[in-house]
Amino acid sequence: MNNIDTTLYFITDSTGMDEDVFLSKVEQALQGGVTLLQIREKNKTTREYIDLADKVHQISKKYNVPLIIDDRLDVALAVDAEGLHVGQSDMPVYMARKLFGKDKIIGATAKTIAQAKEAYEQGADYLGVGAIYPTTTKVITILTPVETLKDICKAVPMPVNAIGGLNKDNLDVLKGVDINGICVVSAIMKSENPKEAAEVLKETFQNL
Ligand code: TZP
Ligand code: MG
Repeated sequence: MNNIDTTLYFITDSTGMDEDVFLSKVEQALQGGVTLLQIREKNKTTREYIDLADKVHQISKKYNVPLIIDDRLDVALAVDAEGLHVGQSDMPVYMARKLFGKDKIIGATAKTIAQAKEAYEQGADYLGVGAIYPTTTKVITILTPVETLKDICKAVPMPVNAIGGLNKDNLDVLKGVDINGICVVSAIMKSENPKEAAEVLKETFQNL
């Protein structure tokens, strides 16, 4: 299993943003202490996805933060990203592991104990579990009770992150839950000051 720090996992969304603004926000977030970065694009052509992922990778490398590509193994291979994240309707974890290699980071989404165990057995390095709160980010998801999150943490010996609608003011529900970190999109992406947003989120989570 690959060693990763999932404390503050920032998932990007470039929707409606100028590329320069987007890339600048990503860099500011990294300056603010993001420990893991994911590029997640749902409306780009393959060429556009590769192009943007490559630019993001040039930035993330400066901060020694692994870049995870959402869903697309081809894009991850094309830009030699450090990792790939797969959801329940994406490529199965075992297949991604076989194709991408043992040293790459592979993350999976899980909403049930069964999904969590399956991802673990197939060789995933971490899990994203949620949505904890309703989210404004474009995603097909259902709410996951914090109780289920707790059960998943107990069921699998791997890093588990909470995701969905999380911000600096609503992390209290995660107190005492054995998660390794939080995943956020809008709390950083929509912030006017992504560096400060990242700093505050990280500190708030670490002081839970
Ligand atoms: N999976 C479950 S919720 C979610 C994803 C990708 C989106 C989280 O975005 P936000 O803006 O942090 O609620
Ligand atoms: Mg997906």
